[in-house]
Amino acid sequence: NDSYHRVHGEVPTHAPQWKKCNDSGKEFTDIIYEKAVGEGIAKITINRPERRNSFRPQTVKELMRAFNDARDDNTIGVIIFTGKGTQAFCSGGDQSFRGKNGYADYDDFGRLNVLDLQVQIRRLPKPVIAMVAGYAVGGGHVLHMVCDITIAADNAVFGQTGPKVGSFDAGYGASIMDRLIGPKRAREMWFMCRFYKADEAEKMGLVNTVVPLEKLEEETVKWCREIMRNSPMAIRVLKSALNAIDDGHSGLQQIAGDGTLLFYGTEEGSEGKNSYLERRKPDFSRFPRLP
Ligand code: S0N
Repeated sequence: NDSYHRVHGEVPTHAPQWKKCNDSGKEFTDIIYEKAVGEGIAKITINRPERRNSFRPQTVKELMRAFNDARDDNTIGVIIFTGKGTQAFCSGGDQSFRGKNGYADYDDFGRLNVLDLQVQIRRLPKPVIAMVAGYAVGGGHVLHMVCDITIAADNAVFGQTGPKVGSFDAGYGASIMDRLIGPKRAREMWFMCRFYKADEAEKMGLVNTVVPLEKLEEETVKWCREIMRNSPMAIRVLKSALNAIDDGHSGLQQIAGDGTLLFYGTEEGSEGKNSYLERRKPDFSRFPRLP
């Protein structure tokens, strides 16, 4: 570690300068979207602290737009996902918006669009770090689980509530949990709906580290800066590789897409395209058939 730091230098711990972003001129109502000036870090915050940062369909729509922007912005290398205030990361779906066929807002049309958000985070080719203070429960617990890394404050509380409030997430909410904490613990967590404190969650493998609440953002930014020192392509391929088996065909598609992306940048890949555009036969003879 010492020699690493001699070569690379200590990771700076100063607070970043956050700049607010909007959605192509439109202000967000349910979230805050920021980028740290000159750092390659984006921060997406659910901004409904009075409802313990529970999400309604509008919240999820805004989150998806912000995650999409962070994905498309090639200066951004890592994304922090968090909740406003110290009482909750997210308390799941806003129960007052739950209707007969899902969560409905202005248009009275039920949906579970948080499932699309889960997939988006999982497939986003940049690390997403959940920064958790307070409750991460119900669908909010699933959201931290689909993130790549979770940094928890010492006041964080984790749990599922579905079987208590008449719902369940039998998708990623079940399968990713089983992967993270193992089949017995996953059954315990879902069947009993107990809440777990940060130190227990760390022991269970639900979170990467626990820090004092007042150090939460400093530590999370430090992890982001450490990731930002490393190769973006290596991290991109590793994220898809780490998800590939569990995500089946879509996992293969993601990692295969990374392969294609890399191939496009080679002379061999360009020879195929150029020969087509130049209306000649491709000449692949100069490219080695590697062992
Ligand atoms: C988080 C808890 C433990 C916090 O307790 P605390 O600190 O005592 O605060 P409260 O006084 O309870 O809350 C403050 C105010 O916030 C409101 N509020 C909190 N959470 C919600 C919520 N989820 N929906 C609506 N309102 C909420 C309180 O009502 C209170 O308001 P006022 O001040 O006006 O009284 C505690 O709040 C708690 O237990 N919350 C509920 C947790 C919960 O059960 N969440 C829903 C679980 N279900 C989902 O998330 C489902 C969504 C989903 O992701 C999904 C995905 C795939 C497939 C299926 C589903 C599905 O299950 O539908």
